[in-house]
Amino acid sequence: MPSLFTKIVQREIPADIVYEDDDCLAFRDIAPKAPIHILVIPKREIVSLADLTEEDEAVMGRCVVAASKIAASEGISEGGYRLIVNCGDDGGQEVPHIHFHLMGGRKLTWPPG
Ligand code: IU
Repeated sequence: MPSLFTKIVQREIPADIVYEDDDCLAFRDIAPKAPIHILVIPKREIVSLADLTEEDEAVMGRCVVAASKIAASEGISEGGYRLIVNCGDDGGQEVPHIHFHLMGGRKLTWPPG
């Protein structure tokens, strides 16, 4: 079964896509927790941080660089932002397709709950 996010990659489910390259896709979170809340994903279905191998180094690096570019284009580079990956149950991961939460546009608190 393709993940929900694979369905977004394949345009089977609509999303507000803000960035795309050969390996990565970014779209606005459907339930934003900050004024800017964008999910950056590898197009290839990797379940979680716990599943990463050396093979994934390039694509994950590309997603991080993409997140930095998106932050700049969203105007939050100067003020600052957070890039978060939730992993597994204790980490609060709900969608089993690895994704970076790019969050900004307000003062974020620390530590997260
Ligand atoms: P999590 O790290 O797996 O908990 O994050 C999943 C995110 O995916 C969460 O912020 C949801 O609001 C978001 N999301 C979405 O953007 N579109 C969807 O159709 C679904 C979840 I389901």
